[in-house]
Amino acid sequence: MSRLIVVSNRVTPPQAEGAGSQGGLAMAISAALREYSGVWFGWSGQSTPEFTGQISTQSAGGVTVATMDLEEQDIQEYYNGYANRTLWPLFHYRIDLTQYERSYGAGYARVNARFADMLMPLIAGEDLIWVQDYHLIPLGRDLRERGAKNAIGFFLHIPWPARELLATLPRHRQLVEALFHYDVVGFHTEEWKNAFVSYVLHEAGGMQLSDGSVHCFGRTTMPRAFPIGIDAKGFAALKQSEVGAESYARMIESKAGRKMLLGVDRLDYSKGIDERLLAYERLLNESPELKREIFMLQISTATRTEVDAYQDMFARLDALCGRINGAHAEMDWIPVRNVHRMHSREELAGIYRAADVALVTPLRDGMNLVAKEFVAAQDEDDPGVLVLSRFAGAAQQMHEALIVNPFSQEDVADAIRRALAMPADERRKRWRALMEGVERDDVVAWRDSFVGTLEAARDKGRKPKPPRIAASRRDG
Ligand code: ADQ
Repeated sequence: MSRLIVVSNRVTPPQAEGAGSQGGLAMAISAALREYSGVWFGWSGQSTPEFTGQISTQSAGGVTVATMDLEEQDIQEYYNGYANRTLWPLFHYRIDLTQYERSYGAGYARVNARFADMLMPLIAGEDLIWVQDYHLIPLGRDLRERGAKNAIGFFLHIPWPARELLATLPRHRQLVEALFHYDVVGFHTEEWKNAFVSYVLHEAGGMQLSDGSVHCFGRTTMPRAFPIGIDAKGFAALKQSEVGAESYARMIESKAGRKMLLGVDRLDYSKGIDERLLAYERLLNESPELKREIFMLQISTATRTEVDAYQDMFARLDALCGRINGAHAEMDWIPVRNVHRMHSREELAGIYRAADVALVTPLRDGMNLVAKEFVAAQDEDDPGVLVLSRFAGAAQQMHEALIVNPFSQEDVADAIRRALAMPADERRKRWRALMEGVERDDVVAWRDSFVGTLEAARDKGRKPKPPRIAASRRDG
């Protein structure tokens, strides 16, 4: 078996699991690398006064973790700048929040080149290289320029934007061109993949071949959807752990017979937390008979605190929760519990299990793993109901959820009413279908289908020739 080298912006060593400190991507990578003797390379998350070019390595559970520190200027321009002030908002359809600064672009290019310089000596002939996410789009090209002949794949964990939006990014063509240095380019859903192909065909003048690959900028790559999953069995087992059972028991006691609506998110404008609370406020106003029968637990944890668009989010969230509680609370009941702290994986599993309705209502989300974790943590006999935004990638797989438009307070409030009133038979039926999908399309299936496709690209020995016939150059 070839070695798998996974490269991502941040690296969270597998033994840190359980500390509850990992985001969606890190969760998936550490689960994907388990059982695979691979290398995980990336930024340590630490800054250094001057870039030293030193790598620290450690081994954890069969995985070699290799990290480097970055200079403060790198962190500001590459991470807080181009990645999180430019690409993240743009790819989540928030051009109003997108900042275009030349220095960010320069920092992005510089740090990607640093990644390539540091990674090259770690690469052996047959290694498969799997680059993760929007921070590292140019890395494949930078590695090729340094002579890497390996199969290199790229996976995007966030949505790919409509081409009209992407065209607002200065030097958007260079960004897309860089993707053509990968053998495989993965997305969570067909929708994001199609948006990429649409750009290639209609904006960049490329063409699509009969095997689905796309040819443009003199190169060919294979775009494909690989929906990410969770470690479903592992997550389901967490709720039975001592801590999981304890947190479940604590939640059941504190529910005092009421039904619990649950939101769990990194505090990010893409997650639709404000919109969700407004929908809940509307529900309380429209259906006062539900008061005292229900409450909402919203767990939102800090993220990217150095980026301005995130800085007033806690203040806004607290003000909104305060307003709802001020208007509706009674001496022995409050409608919203607003929690900012991180929870361990086990605690979280117990909380999900105790919830009657999960509100996963992002305005735009590559996939959303919270939806899948909630399903995995339910009890077969008495499962909760998932209310899911149609704009989360997860909605393209999880059809048995109550699918909502998160921009419509009426729609979300209606879905909550429906979820609360749903008969146990229907809840069980929907949950069984959802759980089947969560177990089948788990993180191992995601890894295996991506790595399998990358291996097939390598085994082809050479890139497909430019086509004699363009199979589907679309009009427009
Ligand atoms: P994220 O935007 O981080 O991931 P998501 O997929 O929901 O979003 O994953 C969040 C993870 O953090 C989940 O595993 C969740 O359990 C955990 N988490 C959140 N709040 C927590 C808390 N208070 N305590 C402990 N854990 C908490 C990005 C993309 C997503 C995509 C993933 C994976 O934005 O669309 O699904 O990558 O590809």
